[in-house]
Amino acid sequence: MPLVNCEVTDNIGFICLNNPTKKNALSHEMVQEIVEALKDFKGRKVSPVVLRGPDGCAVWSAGHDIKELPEARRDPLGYQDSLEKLLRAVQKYPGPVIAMVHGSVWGGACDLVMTCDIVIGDETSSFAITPAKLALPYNASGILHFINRLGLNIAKEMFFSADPIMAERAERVGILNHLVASDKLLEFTTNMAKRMATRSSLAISVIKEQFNILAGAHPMSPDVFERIQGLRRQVYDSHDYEEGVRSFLEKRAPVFKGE
Ligand code: LCV
Repeated sequence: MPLVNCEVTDNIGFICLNNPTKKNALSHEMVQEIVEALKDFKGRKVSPVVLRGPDGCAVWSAGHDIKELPEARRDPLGYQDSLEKLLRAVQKYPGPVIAMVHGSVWGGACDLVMTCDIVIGDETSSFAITPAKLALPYNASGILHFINRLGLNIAKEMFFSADPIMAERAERVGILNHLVASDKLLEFTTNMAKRMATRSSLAISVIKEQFNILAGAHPMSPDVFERIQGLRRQVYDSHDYEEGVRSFLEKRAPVFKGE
C-alpha cells in the first residue's frame, strides 16, 4: 500500500500523504516515497508540485516518526536523517513546491511546510514545532527556516511553547501565504499553480536557487561564498560586461549578446 498517492494534471504534480492510521507521520518509508516522486516529477519537467494531505484529514502530518528517532546520545536530526533529506529535496526541486494544508501540522512536518515555497491553508490548518515536547535539540538549518520565515520572536514562541498556531494567526505571522475556505482550497491552490506553470520554468528554477543561496547565506560559509563567486564570475568574465562598460564610456546604447 503506497504511503503517498501521486498524480500529474496539466503538468502540475500532486503528492498526497496517505498514511492516516499513523497520522501521516514522516517515516523513513514515507519520506523515501516523497523523494522518489519528486525525482520522477523532475525528470518529467513537472512544475509546480503540490504537497497535500487526504481530503478531510484532521492531521496533515504528525511530523517525524517518533518511533524512528534514535536512542539517546545520537543526533536525532543529523544531516543524513530522512526528514533532513526530504527538506533538502524540496529546497532543491527546480520549481515551486506548494504546501496545501487542511488539518494540523506537527514538528518536522511544520519544518517541511515552512521549507515549501508557498503555503496555502484553510480554517482547519494549525502549525506546531515540538522539539521542546520531546526534549530534543532541533538543528541549525531547521531553526533558520523559522527565523527566515517568521522573525525571531514568533520563531522563539513556537519553539519554546510548542503550542499550535491556528489558521488565522498563521496567516498573520507569515506561515500561510493565503488562508482560504476549505471548500475553495483545492481550486485556489490549483489556479495559482496553473498561473505559475505558464511562467518561464528556467527563470523560476534559477531564481529559486538564488533564494536558497541567499536565505542560507548567513553566516556565509566558504562553500556558499565560492558558489556565489562562481556565479558572479560568469558575468564579469563575459562580453556583455565589457560591452556594458565600453558603451557607457562611448556614450552609446549597449549591444548585449547574452554571453
Ligand atoms: C509516530 C505517530 C505520531 C508520530 N510518530 O491520534 O519537531 S520535533 O523536533 O519534535 C521532531 C523530532 C518531530 O517531528 O517529532 C514528532 C512531533 N510530533 C508530535 O508531537 C505529534 C505527536 N502526535 C500527536 O500529538 C497525536 O498523534 C496527534 C495530535 C497528531 C493526533 O492525535 P490523535 O488522538 O488523533 P493518536 O495520537 O491516537 O495517533 C494515532 C496513531 O498514530 C501514531 C500514534 O502513535 C497512534 O499509533 P497507534 O494507533 O499505533 O497507537 N502517531 C501519531 N503521531 N509523530 N507515530
